[in-house]
Amino acid sequence: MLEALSHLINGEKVGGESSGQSLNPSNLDDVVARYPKGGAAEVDRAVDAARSASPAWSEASPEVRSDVLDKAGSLIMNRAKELGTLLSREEGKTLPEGTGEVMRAARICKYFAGEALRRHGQTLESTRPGIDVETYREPVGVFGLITPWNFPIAIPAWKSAPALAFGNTVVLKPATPTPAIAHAFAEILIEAGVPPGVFNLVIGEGDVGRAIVNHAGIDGISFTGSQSVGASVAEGAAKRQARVQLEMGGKNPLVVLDDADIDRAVMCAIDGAFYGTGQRCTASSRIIVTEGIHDRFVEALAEKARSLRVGDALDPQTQIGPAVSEQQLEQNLHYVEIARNEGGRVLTGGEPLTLDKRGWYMAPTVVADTQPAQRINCEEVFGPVASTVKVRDYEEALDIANRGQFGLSAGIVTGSLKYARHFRRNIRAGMVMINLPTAGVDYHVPFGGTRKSSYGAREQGFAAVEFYSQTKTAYIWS
Ligand code: UN1
Repeated sequence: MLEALSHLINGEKVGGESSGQSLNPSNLDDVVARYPKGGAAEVDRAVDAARSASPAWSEASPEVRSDVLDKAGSLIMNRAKELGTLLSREEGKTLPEGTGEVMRAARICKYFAGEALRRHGQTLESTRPGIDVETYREPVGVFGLITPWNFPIAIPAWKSAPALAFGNTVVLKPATPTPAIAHAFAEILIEAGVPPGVFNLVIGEGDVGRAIVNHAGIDGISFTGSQSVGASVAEGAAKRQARVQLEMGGKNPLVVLDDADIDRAVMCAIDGAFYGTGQRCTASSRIIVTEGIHDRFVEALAEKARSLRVGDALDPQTQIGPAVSEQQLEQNLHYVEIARNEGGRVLTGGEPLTLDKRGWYMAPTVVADTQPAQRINCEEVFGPVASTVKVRDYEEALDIANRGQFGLSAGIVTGSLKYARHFRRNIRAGMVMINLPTAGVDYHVPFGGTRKSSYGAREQGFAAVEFYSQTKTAYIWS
């Protein structure tokens, strides 16, 4: 089925010439959606609508906001299979992954339905007699949300739901390869009772993002995407003192120690490196292995990687879907070439795959014998490509794991409580996983990284209130 999309501004569909299309990366003959490419004019209209809707929404009872988000969560859950299919068809992750992500988006809406009702203020004694002090949290205003294609419903949900829960209004720009699933999410919010103008969707390319970043009517921007775009978002926001939050890439290390349960270590590496076709900012792309287990582990990893079935995201047999786009596939292959030229040994994969359907398929790739400073260990690939590095011991593993510009997620596989505890405390990352893949996070706890992975307040769970509301401190004397 071909979806005909429109912008959603002030509760209405706003069309335009359908000049863009999203394709099914598992089957390039299948056009998923056609959409109008928006620009500064649509962003202007959306921001006007969001500003006009802001006072009433910010003053609405938290119960009203809670009910809307709870209903949106239920609507998403009821349609999980259909929405999961659309997501997998448009993005290329497998059907269980697509449906799982849809359920995650539903749970996020329900979590923030609860957050809307929670108390986020404090009453304190003043240091001066006869005075009371209290803090409470107010909405910020209008948020511009710029979201990526790799979690095309969960990330829109985890930015929009807290924005709405805490009384803000929203202009969302979804990623160009995946507008249909974002559009479905926007329609559900409106069906759930979000008033006109409170949530607006503008579809398009970089023009829309730039218009959002530079718009004087937008009070805060949350962005997930690449580091280079992130840097320009931060610059644009800083110029006009808008609040800004960025989630950018990772080069997440997974350390495997000699005392690891080898099956567990292989499972963590396979899941972390290849599920979601490696298209996760939390992917385990650098696998650092101590020498006692190195050869056995690397061999077992390559064997398991070789056995993974790559195919159409909608085929129940498929374990690894295609890359999202030609550009992404080329980037993946380019990095394999770089790793080869730097002396890496490609144990499996490294090639595009030709299957019966035309799609952006690639075999899961393991590159062994790489060195920490090589590009394959420093730059984010964003595909099903894992490199391994051999080290002497835990100390060297930790040192290498802590190198580089990123610090999003990090993992260790070990039977030793001593090393697990030391790693948890000394790894420079926002999230640390013990005997777990670096990817795959809960929705009710903070998400984010250190150094060049993240900028600004943490996202998600109980941390989201920081970014999506502002503190007022009141002093009362009577
Ligand atoms: C996960 O690992 O479950 O863009 C989520 C990303 C992250 C989300 C990862 N913001 O890949």
